[in-house]
Amino acid sequence: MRTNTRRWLIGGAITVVIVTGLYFGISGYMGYQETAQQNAQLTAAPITGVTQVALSNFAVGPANIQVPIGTTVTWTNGDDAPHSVTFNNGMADSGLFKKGQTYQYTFTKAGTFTYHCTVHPGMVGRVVVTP
Ligand SMILES: [Cu+2]
Repeated sequence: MRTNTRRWLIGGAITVVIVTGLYFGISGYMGYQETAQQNAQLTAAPITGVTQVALSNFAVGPANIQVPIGTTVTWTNGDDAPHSVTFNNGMADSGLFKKGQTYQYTFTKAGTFTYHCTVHPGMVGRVVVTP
């Protein structure tokens, strides 16, 4: 009886370790993929025809977009952690916003505007605004 209980406890503990490991392994791998995609986009030509940007798995996607002047871009947080859209030149800062919440900004000047998340400096994006 006692041996069975001990075996059950050890089995339970092993299961918890395996499930936890799988959870963090899979979510970590997904985050890695998203970050790799984000960084690849930043070195490639900007994507046109997009005004919706996801902040998901601790990465920005698409991370590099090009829009005409006067365009409103919407960022949506898809993570359990809060994120911000903070422009490196100080022209705008969303402050922290939560999962499911959005931030919008209308670009009124031409130029290249980079931004990051204040909590996660690895989350980086760029908006190229054409006249
Ligand atoms: Cu963040």
